Amino acid sequence: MATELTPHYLARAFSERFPGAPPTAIVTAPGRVNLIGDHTDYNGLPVFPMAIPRACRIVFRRRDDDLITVLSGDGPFEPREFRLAPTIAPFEAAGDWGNYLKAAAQALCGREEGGFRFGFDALVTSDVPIAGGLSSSSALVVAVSLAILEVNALEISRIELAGVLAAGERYVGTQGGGMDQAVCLLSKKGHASMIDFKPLRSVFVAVPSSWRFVVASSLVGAEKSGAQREAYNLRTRESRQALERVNVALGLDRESGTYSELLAHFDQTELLRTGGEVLDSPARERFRHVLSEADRVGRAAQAMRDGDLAEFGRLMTESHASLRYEYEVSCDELNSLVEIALDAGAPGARLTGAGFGGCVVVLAREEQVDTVTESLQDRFYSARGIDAKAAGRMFIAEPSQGATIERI
Ligand code: NG1
Repeated sequence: MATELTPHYLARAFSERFPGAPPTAIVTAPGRVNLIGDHTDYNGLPVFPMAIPRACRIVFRRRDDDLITVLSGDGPFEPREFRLAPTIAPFEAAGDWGNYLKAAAQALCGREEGGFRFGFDALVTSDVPIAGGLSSSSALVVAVSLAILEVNALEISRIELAGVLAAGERYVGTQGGGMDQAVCLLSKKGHASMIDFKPLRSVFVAVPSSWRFVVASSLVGAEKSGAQREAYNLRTRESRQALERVNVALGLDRESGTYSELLAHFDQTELLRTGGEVLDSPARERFRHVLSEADRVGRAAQAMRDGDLAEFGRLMTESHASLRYEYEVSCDELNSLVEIALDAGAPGARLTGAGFGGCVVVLAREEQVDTVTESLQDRFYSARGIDAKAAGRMFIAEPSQGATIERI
């Protein structure tokens, strides 16, 4: 942990900005890297992420009224202030960080009207790269929600909270699934999590000690709550419409049948054949991605349990191809990073998260890490004038603990 992120440092930074009583607690909420299973969560199908050692931290003290006052310890983020209420207006401009604070507060107040009497003064700082596909937004939402619960001396089970916040984060305008909030709240150090939805549940899989996951930024911002919001939401609509057409073709209920039900009743080959017959492009390709990606998640989790690095890597690379050609959420920079990593001998690489920019995740054996990262530096970052490790644009993501709260 960098010096500036120790509890002592954060408490001092808080007191410089908020005179008077000292802060009483710090919440640390990690970002995540998704190892496999992208654009499956909002279709009710599993994902396989892990929390990373980059996190959003919020240091705070209770107020006697219901005002939430939040200052940012990083960069050009204006202070934000609002009252706790089941409907929190006004909405800030699209992409504004204040919307994530409001999303968390509104989600909690909507669940338990009148239950939240106290707000807080808080300082937030985060080293999860913004717009990097590493879930900086959900880390903030989770951190704020745990702080609100703490000052009101209320508890909600982590599983339930993950669901409440997944719905709540849609306040910002993206129709996301529940992966990010769940992995942030439920992760265990040293493990990846196989997360399933409806009902939400998470199963830990130990990451073999010699496996390394390198995260490398494409340097293209994945502005999912800003510019890329429509592209993301369009994918959610396309995959739902594809499902509805296939449901009708198979004589199932158009509205209520889910992807999981389809997979429970028909085998994948049959579904892909039906999809191929009744869907037009691009619905056909979206449908193929969703089904094949869900299948890869199950096989990847098994490969990790078996310590089968080659198979896990192969599935990752297959996933990237599917996200690139079938789901069309990749970009040239992400594709270059994947190709360079594979050329350097990495067993697998893929974009991670929503795509449209952000990061890739590369699987490497411990002894391959230097070769892979040097190759990424030489062939991608040097041409762009960046020392990627020094700039924090490339790092090893150790499987980390979920959100914690520390009283000070
Ligand atoms: P990121 O990569 O953090 O933008 C988004 C969604 C996830 C999931 C992935 C794609 C939110 C908060 N996050 O993640 O639910 O759908 O895209 O797999 O909407």
